[in-house]
Amino acid sequence: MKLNETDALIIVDVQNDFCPGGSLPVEGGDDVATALSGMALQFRIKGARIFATQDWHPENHSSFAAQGGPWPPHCVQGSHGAEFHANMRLPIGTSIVRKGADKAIDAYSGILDSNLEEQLRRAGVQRLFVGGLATDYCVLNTVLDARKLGFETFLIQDATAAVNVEPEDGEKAVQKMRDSGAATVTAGEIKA
Ligand code: VGL
Ligand code: ZN
Repeated sequence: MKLNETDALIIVDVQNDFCPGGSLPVEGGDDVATALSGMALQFRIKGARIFATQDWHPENHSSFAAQGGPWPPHCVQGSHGAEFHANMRLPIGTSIVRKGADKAIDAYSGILDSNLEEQLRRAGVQRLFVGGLATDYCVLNTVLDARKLGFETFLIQDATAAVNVEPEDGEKAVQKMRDSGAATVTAGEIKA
């Protein structure tokens, strides 16, 4: 499929803490970073928009175990773990979208806890292509929100990887995204 300038790439949470060596590692996270770097270049060549979300928590975030949440501390604002993975090359013009900064809210979606919707509308974006980490949390919720907002949405299936707290979580998430009306594509199918 060919890209055009009303397309946008949303790179979800490709941060050190979600990659091998991080505090909440997703297997294959660094390969996702590499795949999305190539993809981002295609969008850049085409003059399409690129957004990169960042999980961006205060130290005492409610999703951390010490506060009774489900996760180890991760993506603490300003920490190495919160930085984009070194394999992740973001072209000039990429918009950074931070979410999860409110202590009380676990914002899995890159859209609801940010001004991303406003940015997408203002840029006249029609189709969204989504990849990143993790399939079963932030990618899932970002895609579901995109569908609720009416965007034609594509999950780049080989540019995402799952936490898999339960072994099937990633596959179930993909099914939920399909059920919401999102289509799945592979990175190789997308051309500038
Ligand atoms: C995420 C768990 C906790 C994600 C963020 O980016 O998928 N998962 N915070
Ligand atoms: Zn988080």
